[in-house]
Amino acid sequence: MTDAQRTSAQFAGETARSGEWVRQPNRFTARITADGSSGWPVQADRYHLVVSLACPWAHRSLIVRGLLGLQDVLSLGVVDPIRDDRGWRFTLDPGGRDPRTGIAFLSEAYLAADPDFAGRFTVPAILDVPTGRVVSNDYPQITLDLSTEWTRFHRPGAPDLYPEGLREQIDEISAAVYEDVNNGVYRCGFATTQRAYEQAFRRLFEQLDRLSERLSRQRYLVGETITEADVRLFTTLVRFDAVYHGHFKCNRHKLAELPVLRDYARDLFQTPGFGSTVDFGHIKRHYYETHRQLNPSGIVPAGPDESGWYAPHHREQLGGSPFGTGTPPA
Ligand SMILES: N[C@@H](CCC(=O)N[C@@H](CS)C(=O)NCC(=O)O)C(=O)O
Repeated sequence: MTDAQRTSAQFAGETARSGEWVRQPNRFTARITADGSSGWPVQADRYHLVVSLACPWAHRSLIVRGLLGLQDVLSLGVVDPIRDDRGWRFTLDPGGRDPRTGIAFLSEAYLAADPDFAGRFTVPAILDVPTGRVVSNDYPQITLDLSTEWTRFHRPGAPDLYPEGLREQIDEISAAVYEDVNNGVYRCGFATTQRAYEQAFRRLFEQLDRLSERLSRQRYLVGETITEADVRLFTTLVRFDAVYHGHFKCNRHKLAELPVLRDYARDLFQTPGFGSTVDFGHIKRHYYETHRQLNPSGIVPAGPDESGWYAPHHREQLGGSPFGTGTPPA
């Protein structure tokens, strides 16, 4: 790969000939397991979760880590919201280095694991601190493993975000949400033909209409309490008006104009462990300053007004309770 090709791949992923944007597969898919059979045993103080507060995929792992109370055993690194052509940087930390691993760029951990890796250096990533290597950038598996493999370290009262009896339903709705919504907004934003954009746009809003219908009858996507499925939908919805509506041209409606989804997202935002993880500053700066192919001036919009996130949502009338028999995080 030439430098120019690498830079353009890092900016926008890969674009198929149809103009459709295609997400790269996750390359590092090792799992950290309770019994250590994968070679990566669950262990306190061994691993380091690296996120960007801007990134919806990383945001999932930040929320789940907090809901389960894993902060004391799994440390957190937060990268600068602005990526340059070397990728994610630890410029927010003293001396520009991640205090836990000493690296300046996330790419160092990827290349320590595979010196020939030529893909994008993505967040979230779990690093093995003793070796400085990336163990996993497999974001859907990372959160499921925090729920099912790290149970030994869950706080008392931690919610079961992936209950056995509901896994099939959670997987089914998550697949649709991923395809049309989580990744759908990117397929709108990074499409390079009108046709590919319009297809992604149509699928996105048709799915949002179906989700509105479902959520007009029930408080959460699956069952009576929050699950992994809600975490996954939330991280896209909370970014919708700030970045996807304008920057990615997902503008049939704003979230603020879709009352059911607006109130559902507001309800989650106000649930302990959700709103406190949202950083609109990082979100807006990342998208508008990093994707210069979409926003050459790099100007970051001043809006939208964020006060709506704190307004009443009245969703408790639908029954259910966020943590069921568990308790909210401190
Ligand atoms: N690992 C997935 C999803 C994670 C992901 O896309 N993270 C973005 C931030 S939202 C990232 O780290 N991008 C780095 C880059 O494109 O260079 C992928 O490769 O597409």
